[in-house]
Order: sequence, then structure tokens, then C-alpha cells
Amino acid sequence: RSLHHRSAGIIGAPFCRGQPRDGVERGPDLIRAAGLLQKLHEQSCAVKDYGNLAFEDVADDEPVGRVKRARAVGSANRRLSEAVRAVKQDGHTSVMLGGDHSLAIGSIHGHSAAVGDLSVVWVDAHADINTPLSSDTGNIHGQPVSYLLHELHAKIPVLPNFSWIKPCVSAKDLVYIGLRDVDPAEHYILKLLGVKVFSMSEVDQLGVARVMEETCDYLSAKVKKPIHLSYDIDAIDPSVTPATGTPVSGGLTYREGLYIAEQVAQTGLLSAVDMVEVNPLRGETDQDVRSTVNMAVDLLLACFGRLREGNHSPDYRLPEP
Ligand code: Z70
Ligand code: MN
Ligand code: MN
Ligand code: MN
Repeated sequence: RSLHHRSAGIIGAPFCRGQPRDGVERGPDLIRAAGLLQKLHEQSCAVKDYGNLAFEDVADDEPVGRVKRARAVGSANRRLSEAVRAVKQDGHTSVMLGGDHSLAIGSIHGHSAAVGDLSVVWVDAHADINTPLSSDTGNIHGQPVSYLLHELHAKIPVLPNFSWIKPCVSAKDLVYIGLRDVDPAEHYILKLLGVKVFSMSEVDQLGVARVMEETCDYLSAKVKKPIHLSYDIDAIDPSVTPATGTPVSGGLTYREGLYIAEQVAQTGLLSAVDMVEVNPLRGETDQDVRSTVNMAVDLLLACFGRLREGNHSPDYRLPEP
């Protein structure tokens, strides 16, 4: 299968209200400035840039219980959902550049609105599956999966600007890779629902090759659903990607992180990808930021078929003397 039958539809989502730290809204422009579009083009991938979404400022966004910035997060994700749905209806593989991980609500919701049932590969140090009531921090970037799962629907209270969200993912269609900072409530939920989890411990035990073999077997066992890859840059070890809100030691290496993206791409089922939590203000040096953004770009290139062994298009011909 050749590279250039895929096209990328890029949506920038400069949004940070799902967590407390400024800077993550700069992700989309940074990732573009590192040459993402040109590099995709150079690997024969058609690209359409839909630009950055404009999110409305929400006044008086007081906490609802412990949940912070619910109105802003609900409103931004409603816009994002419509945008991702349009990108999918235009026939592209959707690329959502965040922004914080609360944006997975709108991205996955809009993807599902366009294509129906899908599977989700969530690559992250965190499970992001707290319910609004189980969350200790109230930060919605630690909760997106809870709004999306059918099985947790009854545990989700009413929140302002959240009533449009309909759960659209089944627990059996979700796979986690890279977990190493999971709250007790999250661990309980993962066990209760029998979610497929490859924590860093399983990466240590099995190696990344078997983790991806099992992930792909698991997801293609019955019907082959389109895959939504939601990639939190903090899944990667902070020695490689320090410029993120909550770095957690013991993460995926550059090579393991890339291998995950390569293998998901090789299934031919990748239909949408999120690249989130790149925060330049959290890097101590320019090199910290460069290394983090470079990882994000390399992961996205792998999502569109770039292989470390090299690539060539099917019509390649050697120059004749
Ligand atoms: C914690 C919470 C978190 C980052 C998600 C942490 C959540 N479980 N942190 N992504 N970077 O607040 O719910
Ligand atoms: Mn901000
Ligand atoms: Mn996350
Ligand atoms: Mn995370």
C-alpha cells in the first residue's frame, strides 16, 4: 500500500482550559512551524490545512462542583466536533493539533459522527478516564474518556455546555498504551470495564513489538473499525518530551513511541489522530521545546506512512544513464 492515497486534514485547536497551565494553546502553531505540512507533502501525502479554530471566551466560568472551566471546555469541544466531522466528510484523515487532552471529547465525538463505530488507541502516561465526580483535580483533561464511553454514561452528571455530548465508544473498542500515573478511581474503572491496558509495565514485560501485535490483533479480531489514535505527548519519556504540563518519568523511548505510530498506520485503518499536550512554556530551554515538538512531528509523519526503513512511491523509476 502506497503512501499517497492518504490525505491529511489538519485542524489547529489552540485551547488550554482543560488544565491549569498556560502555553499548551501554542501547540498547533509550533507544530506547523516545525514544518509538519511541508514534510507531509514531501512524503507524498496530500494535505489540507483547515487553520486554527477560534474558541469563544466564556465569562463567569465558575467551577461546577469540582469541575473547572466546564462551559469553556464544553463550548470548544462542540466546535471541534463539528470541525472534525467536516474534515472526515471531506474524505481526509483528521489531524487535530492541541491544545490539551480535553479536546479528545470533540475530536472523537466528531470522528464518530462522521464514520460511526470506531476504535480508540489512547497513548498516554495518564488514563484520562476520571468522571467529573471521581476527579480530585477537577481538570477536564483528566476526564475526556469518561464522557465518551457508553458504559460510564450513567455516572456522568449534567454539566453546562456538555448536553450535546453523546457517548460513542464502547469499552471493548479502547486500548491504552503507556500508562504510569493512574488514579485509584481510574484503576477501578479500567478493571470494572475490562479495558485493554498496556501500561509501561506491560511494555517492559512484552516489549513494544508484542504490545502492538496484541493491540492490532485485539482491535481487528471482529469488525475492522476505523481507528482514532489519541496521542498525548507525555506518553513519551520526559528526557525526550520535557515541554509538557505534567511530565512523568519512565515513559516510552523515542523509538517505542515511533513504533506505535508506525504500526497503527500500517493497519490501514487510521482515520483520525490527536497530538496533544505540547506546552512550550513548560520547557526549561529552547532545546527542550525543540525536542518535544520534533517528537510530535515525527509521530505524525509515521501516522501517514513514514517508515524508518525508508519509503518510495510505486511509480518510482531509477534515473537512466
Ligand atoms: C490526574 C487528573 C492528567 C495530564 C491528564 C492527572 C490528569 N489523573 N494530567 N493529563 N497531563 O487530574 O485527573
Ligand atoms: Mn491560556
Ligand atoms: Mn492525556
Ligand atoms: Mn497525559
